[in-house]
Amino acid sequence: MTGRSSFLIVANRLPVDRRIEPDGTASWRRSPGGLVTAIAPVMQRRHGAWAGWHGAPDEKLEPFEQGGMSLIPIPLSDREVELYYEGFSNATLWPLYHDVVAPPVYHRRMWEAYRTVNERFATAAAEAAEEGAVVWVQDYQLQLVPAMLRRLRPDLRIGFFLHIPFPPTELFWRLPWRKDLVEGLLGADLVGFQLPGGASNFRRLCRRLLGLPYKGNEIFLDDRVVTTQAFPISVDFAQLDSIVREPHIMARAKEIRVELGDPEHVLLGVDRLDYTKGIGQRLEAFGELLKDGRLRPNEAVFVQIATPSRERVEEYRRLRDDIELQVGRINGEHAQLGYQPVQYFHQSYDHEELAALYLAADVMVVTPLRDGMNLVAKEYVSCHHDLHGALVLSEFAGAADELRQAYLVNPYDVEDVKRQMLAAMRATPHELARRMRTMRRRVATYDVDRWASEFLNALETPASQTSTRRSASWRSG
Ligand code: GDG
Repeated sequence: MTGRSSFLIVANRLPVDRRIEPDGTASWRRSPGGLVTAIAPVMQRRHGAWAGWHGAPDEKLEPFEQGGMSLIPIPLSDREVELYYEGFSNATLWPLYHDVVAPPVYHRRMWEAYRTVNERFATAAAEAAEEGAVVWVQDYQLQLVPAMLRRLRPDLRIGFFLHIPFPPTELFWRLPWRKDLVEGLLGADLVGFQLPGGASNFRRLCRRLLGLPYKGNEIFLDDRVVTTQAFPISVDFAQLDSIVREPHIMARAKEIRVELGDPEHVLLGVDRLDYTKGIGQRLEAFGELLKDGRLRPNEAVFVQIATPSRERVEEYRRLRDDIELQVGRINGEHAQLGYQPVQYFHQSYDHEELAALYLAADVMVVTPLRDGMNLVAKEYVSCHHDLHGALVLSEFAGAADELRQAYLVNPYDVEDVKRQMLAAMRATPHELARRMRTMRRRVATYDVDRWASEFLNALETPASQTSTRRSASWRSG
């Protein structure tokens, strides 16, 4: 890479995956996902760069260009992947920030690796950013980067966005390194959250932990103001909407239904195999509907895609065993020749097959115990221009704030999940269309482009000119 950039993304992973071609040579492809799609145009306009790990441990790569983006690979050793990524990020912060639905582990060695790796990301960002550049740091793996970067480069405009929930003070308080993390985030000019509740949890924490006053969205430090605000992330509505109108995707959706034995109702779950996603809860509800006889045999098939995730973390290995046992039990009890009620796939699919699955499904079941947003819910809605299809959605997913016309459920209440799944299956076409139309309008308006541009506009607009430290009362907010 030549020169420095005026716009820089800093994220745990680079937005590319390495492929080995049949002739043995390696090439990079842009990873699927809304974040890259939303940010790519900004990157091109501003000669942007992206710093992140390239996905292979113990390998140092030089910066390179790919698809109009300058990429800066950050090396991680195998041990750091274990301690910083699988450890502190995914065995400490992930469960702690998701309402401790699994017990977090607290290890000093993991914390030290987290700090070391965050320092490496901050140093790389400081070297890559030109004078006065805008730097946008992503997610829970890099919460120390804003303050580290500000120390190295006070001239930068620094934004941070947290993709997962920010927990209530009472839970965050348990973290032995709570002060370091909060001070790390306060290095940013703008700290973005999925929901207003996350932003207010953070402001309250800053007051209680550091005695910082705040007013409205703004937290007052000695020499500057940090803005905290919700920016609910979204999907590329237009792209999904156009994919499912393509004849080969429509044909594939029909074919999927035939391959499933043409049941009356196709229910679908699509998740990373993660204990926050409530996969066990929805399977339990479906199994009970079969057992109670409220669903006739052959009436419904539940397709569960569980994409492999974090397979070296103990808790995830256990979850996989639990889910597979549960699927086996339901199928063992209710299958008939030619009919298997739960179709479970521990695999990843390309985005076209996923779109065809969304289109084929009558009921999308999204039941996380806690989720920052949940893009799957918004993707499903984007794929149903036919206005057919129902969304069963957990109240504990960020998406529930916007998709009020979903069949909302408390995933801890198995009777509620059963009731809403049935209501979704029994709803009239008119009722389905009414709900789907409103949800589609919402996602079409607040798509991922809007998310990125609202964040960047807020980042580049300095905190309200009128608000000064003096105008904030110590106990306000
Ligand atoms: C975190 C937060 C927040 C899944 N399987 C396949 C596949 N996927 C895609 C989905 C969707 C994405 O992965 C999953 O996004 P979610 O939002 O549902 O969940 P997390 O991975 O936990 O994401 C979450 C998000 O960050 C963004 O801020 O919404 O709350 O936890 O896009 O489609 N994609 C393909 N094949 C698969 O097999 N191609």
